[in-house]
Amino acid sequence: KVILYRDIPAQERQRLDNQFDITFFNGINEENKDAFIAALADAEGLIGTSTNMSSELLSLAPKLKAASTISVGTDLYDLNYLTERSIPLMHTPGVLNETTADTLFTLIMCTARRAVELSTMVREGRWTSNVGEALYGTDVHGKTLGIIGMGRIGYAIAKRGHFGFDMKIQYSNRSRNLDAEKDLNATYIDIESLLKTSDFVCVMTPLTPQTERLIGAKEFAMMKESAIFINGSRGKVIDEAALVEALINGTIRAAGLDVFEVEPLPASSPLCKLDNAVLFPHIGSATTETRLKMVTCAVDNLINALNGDISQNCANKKQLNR
Ligand code: 8YV
Repeated sequence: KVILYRDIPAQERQRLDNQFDITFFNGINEENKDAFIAALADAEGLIGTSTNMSSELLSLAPKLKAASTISVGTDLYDLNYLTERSIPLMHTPGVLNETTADTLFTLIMCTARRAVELSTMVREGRWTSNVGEALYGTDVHGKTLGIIGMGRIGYAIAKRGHFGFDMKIQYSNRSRNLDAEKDLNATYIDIESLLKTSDFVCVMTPLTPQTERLIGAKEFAMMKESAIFINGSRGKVIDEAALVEALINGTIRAAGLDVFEVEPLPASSPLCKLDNAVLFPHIGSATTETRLKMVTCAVDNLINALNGDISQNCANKKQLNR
């Protein structure tokens, strides 16, 4: 028995139906949570995303043998709890790198050139004269791009900056990324130096106990007043209230965000009132092509894991000693 808790394309749903006895939920909410909890009692597999799978919830699935998240991020699952129960968590690394990097570079361009603010001005009939200095954006080409988290997606973002925009790439990471240094002439520096010297600061780390609230008031204060901050990781990697203050007080120039502490971002958020904040609704990987690749990967992962093969795409393989 497998629970599918996110709607997926019919062709991939058929593949699951061919293999397993599927109980389907189109997202988990207050209306169906009791039914979901009841289904957990017999579930041997879980596949979906966008639902927080706490240890409390997972403990209600005594027969669980494998979980497959349709995402590269694994922070919605209590990975330590799954590992304690020797349950593999499968995820979808690799297939979304280029699309997510496209999204982050879209954020860089939109934020630097004030594209959303100025497009709104046109739509609202406020374009009454040539755009003057008060509405100028800032150049991207030739600037310094600092990437915090030079993993596969960080590398793809740096690739766009290096080859597409002649940007100087510097990065801070848990370990050296020699490919980025060789291919993109990237420089490995400490995070404080990166914050102080980058024109664009782009965060692409996973959300872990070490990265939670990594960027707060102190870090924003280290950045150039002309700096543009980009977050494509997880909302909780930054102190969102501190970012709002930094944007209002001119500590930094602007921010482009694809992720937020609370998602969906409430319209009451002060971020929604700031022209120097470009806000995307967590669309990093949200293209037809890439989401199909992610679902296909996640379905393959679950089938393999329930057949005992966790050789590919297992987030806790090392911890499971398999
Ligand atoms: C997911 C993401 O699509 O992969 C991730 O970790 O954040 C996005 O690509 C999103 O979580 C919804 O599935």
